[in-house]
Parts: sequence; structure tokens; C-alpha cells
Amino acid sequence: MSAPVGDIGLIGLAVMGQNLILNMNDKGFTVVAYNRTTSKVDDFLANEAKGTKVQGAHSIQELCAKLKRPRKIILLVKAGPAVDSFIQQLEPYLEKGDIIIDGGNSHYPDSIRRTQELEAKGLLFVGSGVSGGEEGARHGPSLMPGGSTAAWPAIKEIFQKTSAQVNGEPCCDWVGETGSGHYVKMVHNGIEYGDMQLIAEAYDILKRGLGIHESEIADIFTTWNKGVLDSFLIEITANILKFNDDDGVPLVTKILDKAGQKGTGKWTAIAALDAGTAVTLIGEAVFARCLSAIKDERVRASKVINGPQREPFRGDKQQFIDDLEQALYASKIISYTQGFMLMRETAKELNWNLNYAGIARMWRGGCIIKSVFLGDITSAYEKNKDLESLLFDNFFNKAVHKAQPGWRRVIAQACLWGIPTPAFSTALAFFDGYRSEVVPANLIQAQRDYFGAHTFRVVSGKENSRLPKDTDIHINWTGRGGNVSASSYSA
Ligand code: NBP
Repeated sequence: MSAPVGDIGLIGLAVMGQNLILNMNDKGFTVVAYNRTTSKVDDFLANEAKGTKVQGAHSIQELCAKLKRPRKIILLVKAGPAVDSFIQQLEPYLEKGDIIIDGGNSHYPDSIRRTQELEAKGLLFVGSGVSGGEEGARHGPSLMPGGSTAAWPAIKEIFQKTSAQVNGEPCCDWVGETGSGHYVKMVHNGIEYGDMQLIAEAYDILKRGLGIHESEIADIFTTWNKGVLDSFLIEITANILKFNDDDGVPLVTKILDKAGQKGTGKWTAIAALDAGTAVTLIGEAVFARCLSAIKDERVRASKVINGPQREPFRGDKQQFIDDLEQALYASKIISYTQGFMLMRETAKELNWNLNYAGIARMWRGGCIIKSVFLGDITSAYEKNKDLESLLFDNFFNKAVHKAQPGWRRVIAQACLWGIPTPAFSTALAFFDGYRSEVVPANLIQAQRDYFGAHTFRVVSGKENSRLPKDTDIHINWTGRGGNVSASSYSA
């Protein structure tokens, strides 16, 4: 048999796999392609991959035989059992130190499990977030690899050359241990939900509040795209709003207002609840999609529930539009602050050593949330890798202070109009809660102790003989209860 020629193998010749192969081929790597339905290998070689260095394989054995050692094989197949099935099929043909990479949208607990199972067998596993859809896969995605750390030196060159580049830097770096690559991709998708919801709320305020036509709203977004909000999602929103149907009517106004979801936003919200972290904006973005989905019920409700009479706006319109830009910017800062808080909490719990500046750098290009703003987040974590919160960074601290008055005016006005702003509002509520030295949780603790003997602690300096220091205390509030307290644990 001839010497192996393949730098890397790829299984899964659907939209992502084919485009990633062509991208890696352009960067000078020899890729060996395989697919469950093997006729797709022949179709690919005869069409899209014609004239390239791409090699085909018609069995897993042939694929593995064609790869240089350590073998590197990327799976780009439907997440779930298909990934486990391919891992099982590959194992008999792999040797110690060979690397299986899952580039699909897998749930991170599966990647934790797969890393542990394969490492126990002497193989290496990488779960890599791949973002940017078809376009990203073809011309440079954001790649977020994590898993068996020993695999990184072997895949680094291929990954960093294949990924998007921003200012000569690759949008790919090693994320961390076990399932951290897929975890970070999940948080990326959650943040994407939040960014999209914020933009949709700004559109709603401009349209229903100020009564501005889509073509003019497109101009506003185009202007915003030259400032602090410069990002892919703002850019495509301007393009969408300018896009008219054949009759000259903006196409967006003809699209049914029911948002779909494939689950990664929900996973992020669930992960936030599991970690006990207040990632409220992504949660609201997921719930806003749920509310949008009950269209028929909303139509019925709109007939019987009245909101306030919507008065025409009498203030300075340009000032209000500038306020809205600041509201969007400040809310976005909060959303990313929450996303990084979540990663920090999970990293603590799972003993991951996450590279936060690297994560922000990976998201600067090649993915849906790419933006100039991520360069500022990169700088914040480069200055201080242990930054507790983005709001403690000087740049973001100043930015939210500057945005604050306009942000409050926008939410107050939207409230008076009866236009829902779940993401803007939750961002401001988080901000006000986060900056509060005292919150009313003292009353909640008293209620819990009153009805369930759940105990409370006393504020430092307010102790006395009845209320001792650093002790879980139960008070008989009514004189009828006993003195036994409930056992204490945190859910
Ligand atoms: P799909 O998610 O549509 O998956 C198609 C591939 O999965 C084909 O190769 C298919 O083989 C294989 N497959 C399926 Br479906 N069921 C299988 C099974 N039970 N056993 C073995 N193979 C099976 O492709 P995609 O849209 O290119 O996405 C690939 C991965 O990348 C997914 O995890 C996706 O979530 C993720 N992703 C997608 C995007 C995007 O924009 N599309 C972006 C980022 C990440 P067959 O040809 O024999 O049916």
C-alpha cells in the first residue's frame, strides 16, 4: 500500500463538511473525505472538489489508511448518536495518540464524556465549536477547539490557517479542557440569540414607536454600523430592511412573526440556571422567541387586551435615535458580561482553565456575532486575565456610564408606548441589581424562614445575643411555630 498522504480526514459531506474541506484544501492541506452515504464522496470529487488535492475514501478503513500519523479526523455530522456511531466505527482502525475531532453542534456534556472515554483508550478527542455557517466554513470560520490538550499541537496549524483571520490573527485558539470548546460555542450561540433580540427590539421601537419606514430604519442601522455597534448582525439587518419584494414592499414586513429555535439558546439558559448565574438577557431572548411562537393566541389576546394609547413622539427624534443606539450598546455590554460570568462559573466548577481573551479573539471574525466590540473585550481580558466582570474594566465601565441616561429614557418611553423590550429591560434591571450594595433579599430570607424555617444570617454589625454572628438562625415569627429549622442546602 502507498504511504499515507492525508493531513486530515473529514467525515460528513453536507454543507459544512464540503465547504470546510475546500477551505482546508485552499490552505494547502490534503484532506481525505468520507460520508455515510458513499455515493456523496464520488459526487463531491466529481463536482465541487474537482481539480483539488482532496482524496476520497469509501470505507472507514480506507479513510484511516490514507491519513498521516497521528491521524486527525473531523466529524461534521448531525449531533447526537451519529457522532458516537462514527467514533465506534473509527476506534478499531486508530492507534494511540490519534485524534477524533467533533466539529458539529454537540452538547458539551457529550463532549466531556467522549473526551474521557477516548482518553481512557489512549486516543485523543477534541470538541470544536465551528461558527459562521456555510460562508464561514468555506472562507474562514471561527473555530473553538477544546478537549484533550495533548491534541492541540498536532491540529494547531491546520485549525489556525483554516479559521478566519482578523488583523493577521486567527479566530481560533485552544479553549480548554474536555467539553469547553462546545461549551464556548453554546455560549456564543446564546449571545447570538441576545444580540438578535436586542436588534429586533430596536427595530420595533423605531417602527411602532417613532413610525419610521423600513428603508429609513435601514439607514439608521447603516449609520450605527460605523460606530460602537459595528458588527455583522447590524450590517445584515440594514441589508434585510432594504430588501423589497417585487411589489416594492419591504420583504421583512411579509415574514410571519414566529421565531424558530434549534436549542442552543435554550441550552445556554439551562446551563445558566444550573450554574446559578444571572444570565438574564439570553433567557429573555429565548422566552421572547417562545412568546412569538404562540401567534394565534397573541392574535386573540390583541383583540381583548388593551395597552396604553400610543401618543406620537413629541421629543427630539434624533436625540431619541442616539439614545436607542446607546441603549443597544449598553444592553449588549450587559449580555456579554453575563456570558463571560457564566463561562467563569462553569470553568470554576469543572476545573477548566479558560482563555477568556482568546475566546473573545475567536469571536472577532468568522462567526455570526463578529464585531469590533469583541476587540475591546479581547483587550479587557488581555489587560487582566482574571477580570471579575467586564463592568470592572475601565473601558466598559465608562461606556455604560455614558450610555446610562439614554438607555433609561428609551426603556421608559417604550414602557409608556406599551412596546415590549424584554432584553433592553432585563439588561437594565441586571445593571441596577449588580451595582446595588443592598438588594431586598433580606425580606425573601425572612419570608423563607417564616413559612419554612429555612433560616437566615444577620448583617455584620447587627448581631446581638438573639441574633448571633455567622450562624444560621431560625426565629419563631408567630409564636406558634417550633424551634426546629429545615436542613440547609442550595439548589
Ligand atoms: P447536517 O447536520 O445536515 O448533517 C448531515 C451529515 O450527517 C451527512 O453527512 C449525513 O450523512 C450525516 N448523518 C446523519 Br444526518 N445522520 C447520520 C447517522 N445516523 N449516522 C451517520 N451519519 C449521519 O449537516 P451540516 O448542516 O453540514 O452540519 C454538520 C454539523 O455542523 C451539525 O452538527 C451541525 O449542527 C453543525 N453546524 C452546522 C452549521 C450550519 O450552518 N449548517 C453551522 C455550524 C455548525 P448522509 O449523507 O449519509 O445522510
